[in-house]
Amino acid sequence: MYEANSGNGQAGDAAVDLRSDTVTRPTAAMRRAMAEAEVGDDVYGEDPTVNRLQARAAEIFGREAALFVPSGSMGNLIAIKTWTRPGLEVICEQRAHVNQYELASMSALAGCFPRPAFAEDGILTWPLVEPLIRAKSPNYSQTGLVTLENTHNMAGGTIYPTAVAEEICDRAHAAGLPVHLDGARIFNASVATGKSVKELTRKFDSVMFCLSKGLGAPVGSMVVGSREFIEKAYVHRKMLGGGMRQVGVLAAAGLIALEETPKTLHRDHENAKFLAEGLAKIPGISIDPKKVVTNILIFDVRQTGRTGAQISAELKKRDILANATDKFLIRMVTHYDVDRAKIERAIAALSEICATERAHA
Ligand code: TLP
Repeated sequence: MYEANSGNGQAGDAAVDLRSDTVTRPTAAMRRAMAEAEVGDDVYGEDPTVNRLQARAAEIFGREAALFVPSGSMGNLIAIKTWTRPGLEVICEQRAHVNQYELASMSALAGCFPRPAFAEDGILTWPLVEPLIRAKSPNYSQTGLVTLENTHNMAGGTIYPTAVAEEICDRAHAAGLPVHLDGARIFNASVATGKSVKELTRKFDSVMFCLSKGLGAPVGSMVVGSREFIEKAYVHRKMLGGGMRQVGVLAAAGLIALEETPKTLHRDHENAKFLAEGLAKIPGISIDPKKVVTNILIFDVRQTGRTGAQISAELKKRDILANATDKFLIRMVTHYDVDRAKIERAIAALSEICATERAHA
């Protein structure tokens, strides 16, 4: 059956699904590898395919160890729990996934308090981070961790200049603080900058990255770090109910995602740029295509006279799926199940919707 899935992409699918790169479905090669995967009980550390994936992820990131986790959210939470204790604060960007989209799990399940700063384009700098670090005092909760997000999802897939991220790491370390990277899409940053993920992340104490977004695996993320950190992270994964058993069936797809998909991510970036350039020409839509450097674009529809939700509903009638992320903002995410022809359909649909709006004005 899975042969019907012609490589990357699902031939024949009518919808243009730009809601997220999480919607990517496993390729034929992934499905074959899943069917044939050697498995064992991973809670005993006996799943050979998981062990291979973990060893390979650690190698690619130049780290001692890695841990396969069910989701990016759990990976971030495990890192936060491992680095902190209840009552500590976690410095992050205002729109960071750990702050806005993880259901306050850092508070509910790790007992920590987010201490966010807003940064233009989502890129924190040391001058923004430093004032958030609590002075040693019995009257304040203390800072436990700094987290950065690269690429920054809700700022439109923006990338940290390596020097800026490294300065934060160096100075946070000097202040005695560990730094975690939510690198859900770090491979997109790597492809866009031409720097390896190892180079981009070398100063971070831990990194979470997702196999299940643009890389295309059906499930799973990885946390990488020192052996000592990963041993503690393993215990927290179990505590959170993330100990999985014959999970080599998923790791097999993850291995293909890790080895093969980074080579094709540049196409998603080219499509995102093309899409942004097309949208920028539509009266009523505001977006700066120069700022679209990876696979995520967020545009403003205020001047159309409609809200993001209304435009999204109109798009849906035309089989184009995209979510509003704010009253007047819509996010579109490119990935391997959306080719150039589908991008052209999305541009044409938005042009038509906005033209209809103007005709009614
Ligand atoms: N992001 C999802 C939504 O939750 C918003 C998406 O569609 O983009 N870090 C970052 C930067 C993410 O964008 C996401 C998912 C996660 C962590 C969490 O990953 P999962 O969905 O595997 O828990």
